[in-house]
Amino acid sequence: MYILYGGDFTRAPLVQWVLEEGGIEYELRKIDILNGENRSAEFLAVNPAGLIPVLITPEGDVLYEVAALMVYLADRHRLEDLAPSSADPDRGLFLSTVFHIAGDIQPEMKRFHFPHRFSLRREDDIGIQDLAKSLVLSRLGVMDGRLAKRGPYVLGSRFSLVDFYLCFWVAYLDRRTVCMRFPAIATLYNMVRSRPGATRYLQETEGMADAYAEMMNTSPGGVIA
Ligand SMILES: N[C@@H](CCC(=O)N[C@@H](CS)C(=O)NCC(=O)O)C(=O)O
Repeated sequence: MYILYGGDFTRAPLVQWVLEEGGIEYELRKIDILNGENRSAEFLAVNPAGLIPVLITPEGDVLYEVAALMVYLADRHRLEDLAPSSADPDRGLFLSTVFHIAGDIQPEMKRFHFPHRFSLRREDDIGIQDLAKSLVLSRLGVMDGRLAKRGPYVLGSRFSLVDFYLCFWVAYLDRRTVCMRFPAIATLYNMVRSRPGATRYLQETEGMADAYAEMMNTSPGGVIA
């Protein structure tokens, strides 16, 4: 059985959603990042980087990096409705978009949520957060153009996990602004959000995003150190 270390205000629901979609048996171990449980000796023994999610495979391998975990599970369990197989021509665009989100969008989301870690002076935090948001928006603008030409999903008429991956970060950034500004992303977001397996996750993410934004207002020095 798999073990997933996840919890509120983390990206672990992305992995949990793949596990659920695939009907794969797993145990969820919740880590409270707001209270620094990810820096406890117990969790650092699992992931010395103190980051979530972590997936332990049935063989006992300890795996990190959310994008890798999603693709690994889909490949290993042959969930071709979530990820085109390696010989499928759609695999190229699929991987290219997964890597783009992992490499170019997620790091900006880190700056967006933890601006205090990237600034020497508290008064710069707001600017760092605004810049991170505008960089993500410009990347989403490119994505929107692509979806408008060849949508409604990233792979055209075919849904895959990358659509859920993208919508998850849209929900965490500011779904209202994104959907107002980018019509093709708005269409995608509504389609993905209405999928039976995805609704709960995106609703929860929207709630987490709103709650985190509220906490940022009341903790200008950083919600999590
Ligand atoms: N590159 C890693 C980053 C993981 C990551 O930053 N996770 C966040 C939760 S979404 C975390 O553990 N944050 C705690 C911290 O940064 O202190 C991935 O994509 O899985």
